[in-house]
Amino acid sequence: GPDLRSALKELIPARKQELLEIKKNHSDVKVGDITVGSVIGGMRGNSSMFWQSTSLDPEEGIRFQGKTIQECQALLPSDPEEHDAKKSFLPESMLWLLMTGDIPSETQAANLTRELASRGRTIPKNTNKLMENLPRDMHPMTQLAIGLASMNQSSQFAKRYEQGALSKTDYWEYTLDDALNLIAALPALSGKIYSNIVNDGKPLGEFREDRDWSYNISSLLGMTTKDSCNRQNLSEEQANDFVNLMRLYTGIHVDHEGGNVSAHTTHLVGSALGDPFLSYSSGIMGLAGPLHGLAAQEVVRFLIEMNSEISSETSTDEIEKYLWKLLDSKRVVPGYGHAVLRKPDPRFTAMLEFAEARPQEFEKDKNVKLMQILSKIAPEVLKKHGKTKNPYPNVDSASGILFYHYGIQEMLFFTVIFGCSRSMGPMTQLVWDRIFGLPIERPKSLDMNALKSLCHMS
Ligand code: FAM
Repeated sequence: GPDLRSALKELIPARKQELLEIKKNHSDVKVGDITVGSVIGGMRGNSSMFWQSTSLDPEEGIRFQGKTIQECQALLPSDPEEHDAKKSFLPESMLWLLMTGDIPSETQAANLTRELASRGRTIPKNTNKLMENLPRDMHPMTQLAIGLASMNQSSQFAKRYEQGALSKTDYWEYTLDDALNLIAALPALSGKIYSNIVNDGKPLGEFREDRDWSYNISSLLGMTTKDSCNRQNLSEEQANDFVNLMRLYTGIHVDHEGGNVSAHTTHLVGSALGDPFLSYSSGIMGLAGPLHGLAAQEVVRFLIEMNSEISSETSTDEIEKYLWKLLDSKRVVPGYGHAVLRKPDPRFTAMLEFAEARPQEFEKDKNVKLMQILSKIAPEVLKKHGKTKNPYPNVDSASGILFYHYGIQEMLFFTVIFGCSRSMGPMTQLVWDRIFGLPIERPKSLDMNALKSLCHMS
């Protein structure tokens, strides 16, 4: 079958025609009413963004091109060398689905995997030098944002644009080139950051051009047995599982529709025709906020702390008491609740299933056990408490503690892994932004006088 670029080329005329028709004939159709509450309430409930490849259903959770996580797990190609029944699909397959709306064939997925590995083998010299020289104790997300922003020097889009040599209909091709280079560079960048933090900048593993993106992330974190320092002394099976965890995690965190901070920021900055590197570097800075990408580490701290205060992770009574104490002191239960979802987060369920499929591995880990037990107890307590609109676990309930289990224990680093994954949705959107020729984003703002006058206040 065709490669990604050719597949997109085939899709573009019909899709552009669709949007053009909507624009021409239906621009006056009303989407909804904007309230003052929404203007001062973070634009919540205000449907005002166009986003191609994912949408969030309050009951079902995230859908990738209309498909649930379970459907993706059943349909998307996994690593052909992975014969384990508990395998996870490749994030590369997911990228294809996001970009085209189609399930890739095994060959298409394998070719995209090769292409990313070949693009990611080296990162630009200046970026390397810069990363070498960053203070070892600099926040990992700052390091990531700096690394990505510095790659703007190699942006094909920026270069052609500056030369005035680019026609509007070609924007997307150079954007796609940059986007693929960006995604491909993330294993090397995140590996470099992790080695800065834990190994004084010395490499922890090797990049393999014949392996997949998640394998290379894992290897450069030092987490495979063959191509890395394996500082955690993982067995062959554990290392294999870790790569599968990485595939699973990075496969399902790619996107969460358009309005979340990292996706929206990327789109906004990109709308000023910023290149993919500058756009996603900004998205990464958004992801670094404690209300967005940092939640996983809070859950890990919470589980460890609770375990140190209860006599056993199976003591239901003590767990309930601990939760009530927390709630009575007006604190929240980390990892529970969601702004949009009203059911258990299917991403949580997928991570939980990963642990449940490996009972021997996790049976002695009291933090993982507490996470599992808590997911049955906390919803009941939160329902009784009666405040949260969603008493169920969200994705962050499980993700951090699983990484922690295998030895990635530098909690600020979790968000870098999140940032590797989250590149795929916003980069897909940026390519389509250019295909559609979407304009610069420029919402109207209102000042206090305008609000007061709308509310008939003097
Ligand atoms: N524990 C205790 N109370 C909670 C709660 C929780 N886990 N989740 C919500 N509430 C309370 C909330 O504080 C609010 O109380 P007040 O009326 O006194 O202000 C009330 O329930 C209604 O809130 P809501 O409408 O259900 O939730 P929001 O849309 O305002 O907020 C969250 C959503 C995720 C910020 C919120 O549920 C929360 O703080 N959860 C704990 C932290 C967490 O897990 N964050 C990670 C979210 C993750 F999915 C992500 O986006 N990365």
